[in-house]
Amino acid sequence: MNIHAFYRGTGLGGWNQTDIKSIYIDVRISNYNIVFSEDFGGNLTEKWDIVIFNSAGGSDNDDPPTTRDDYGNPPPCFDNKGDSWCGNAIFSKQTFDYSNGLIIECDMWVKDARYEGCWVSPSFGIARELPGDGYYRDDGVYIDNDHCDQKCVVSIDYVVYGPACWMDPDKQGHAGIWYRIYNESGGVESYFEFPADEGIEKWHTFRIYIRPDRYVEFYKDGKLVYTTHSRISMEYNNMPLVLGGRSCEPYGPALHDNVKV
Ligand SMILES: [Ca+2]
Ligand SMILES: [Ca+2]
Repeated sequence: MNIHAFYRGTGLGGWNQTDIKSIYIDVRISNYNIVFSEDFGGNLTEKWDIVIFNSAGGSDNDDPPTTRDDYGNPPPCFDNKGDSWCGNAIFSKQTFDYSNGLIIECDMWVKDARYEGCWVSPSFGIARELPGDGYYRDDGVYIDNDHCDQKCVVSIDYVVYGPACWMDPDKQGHAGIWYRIYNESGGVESYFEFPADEGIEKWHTFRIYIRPDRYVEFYKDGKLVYTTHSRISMEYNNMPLVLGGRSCEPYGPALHDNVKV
């Protein structure tokens, strides 16, 4: 809040500090304060729990999700390290109330894996399911034996479909971006931006705006991409943020940076 006082008197140039003639109050209170931010410059475990998904078995000894100094907007950034054998994720220790609206921002970057490989897909959103049964490995990473990928109530998934993406033959050779909510009817409403080939290997800022009326707006680089026709389910309010997906080497990486809520 700024208070401005204007005065005009009889002094030099007509200005005089003692004769206040008018006063106005300029109120600019944003409805949304930043309650969480992460630039990946610090220790990952400060704000996040690190999870390796292992429902298919065989990921027990995988490299954990990590920060990396060679990429970023600016460096360092986050690499989920998920591979062809299940994804990985980090869950925020903080949980988020979206009953009165919430804005989530995250930058994402994907390697051009259109012509080789697969499993290059960063994702972010609010979790619909927490890690399931599993155990903590010696390095503090949680091995989740119930999931192979994160489940979200709202999310944006940036996917590059290479020739090894056998489940999606019609999309191979292109990138696409999924914008999804789990709605109050218990279904999924999604919008698929396809092809999304132009922005590959560039940082993009994505924004999820859960409006107070519970319809959701999705933005990419400041432009509105999609507004949902159904309302987000309230059953998953006060859940953590989740960043994850696949970042399969040698085809990746798939990266995240600059998370803001
Ligand atoms: Ca950074
Ligand atoms: Ca794995």
